[in-house]
Amino acid sequence: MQSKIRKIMNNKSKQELLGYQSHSIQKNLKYFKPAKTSTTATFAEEIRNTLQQSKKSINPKFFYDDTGSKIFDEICSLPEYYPYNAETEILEKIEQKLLPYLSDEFHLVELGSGSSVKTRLLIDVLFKSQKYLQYFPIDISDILDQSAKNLCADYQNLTVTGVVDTFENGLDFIENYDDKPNLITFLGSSFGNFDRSEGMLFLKKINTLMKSNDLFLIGLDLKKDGYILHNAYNDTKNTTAKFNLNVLQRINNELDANFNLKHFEHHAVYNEEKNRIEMYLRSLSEQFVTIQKSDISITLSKNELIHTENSHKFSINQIESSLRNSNFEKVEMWFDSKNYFTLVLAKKI
Ligand code: AVJ
Repeated sequence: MQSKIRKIMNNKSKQELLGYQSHSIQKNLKYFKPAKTSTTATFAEEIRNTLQQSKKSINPKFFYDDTGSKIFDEICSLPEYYPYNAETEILEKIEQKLLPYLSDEFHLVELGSGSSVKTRLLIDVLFKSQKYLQYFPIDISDILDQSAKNLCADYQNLTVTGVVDTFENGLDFIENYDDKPNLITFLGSSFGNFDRSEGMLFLKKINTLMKSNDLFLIGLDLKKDGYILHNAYNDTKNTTAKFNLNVLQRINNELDANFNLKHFEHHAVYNEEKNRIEMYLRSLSEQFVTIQKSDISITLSKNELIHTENSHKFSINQIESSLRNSNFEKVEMWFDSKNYFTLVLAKKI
């Protein structure tokens, strides 16, 4: 570290310099969060930009307020939503496969931890080779608070240091924390939300922040029959529809807007050419909406679509070349029994 930065850091912690507030919950649990005012301002500004484009959109990272995170957990309990089931199947069998790559001093860093359910399977594996474990969940949603408390109650030798922020900011935060190796996980195929260039930048960013002995474990959804994909995003209980519409409710709550959720409909289609599920909210009538904190009013025509998510599905070739192009060496690739999903273990070249 440069001495100039070190001097400033003697007075203020790196976390404070990055604009975080530290919240100590109990002895083995603390988390860092940007000041509330700054997150609302960023949200208002991003919504102003993306809803004023000729093709309107809302970034999928905004799905995850408290309600959205809970609805996402409901999605994961649907039989149609195979990504959750397939990935869990792989994780349940991973212990003997992962242990040879671990030592007695790994930290666990999880990007997009959500309610940390699947994390428990990995924590169990890590505790097979070490007595104490530090876990750094990075999640945009406040749900981190409750899930981390539950984890600490269940694991005595676990220390949790959460970062409530975007993946990118969270990674900056963890960079150079100490000299111990990290197992960095990015589960659930959240990577599928990125388009190609964003995804490559993200992988490169992770790669440059990694130490030579760090490991990266990423879950990716594989290409498959269109009808399986269609059903996974058009479930019979309409939970995915509720999840999609909730982002409008969140904008109403946090940005003083007046979206009428009854005037929108969930629309999810598989785009074969681009190998991705595309999710939209369709306006059922011509309507006028005001978003006070974004300082805008927008008009939606009947049948106009607001794009809310892309969920890319990958081929093994694509995965291998993306990893290579971002300076990763593939160590292992594991699959579920239906070959719907893969977990890839990689390290820095
Ligand atoms: C959390 C981004 C992986 O794309 O499948 C689930 C989100 N959207 N159902 C996905 C989601 C609709 C999910 N990811």
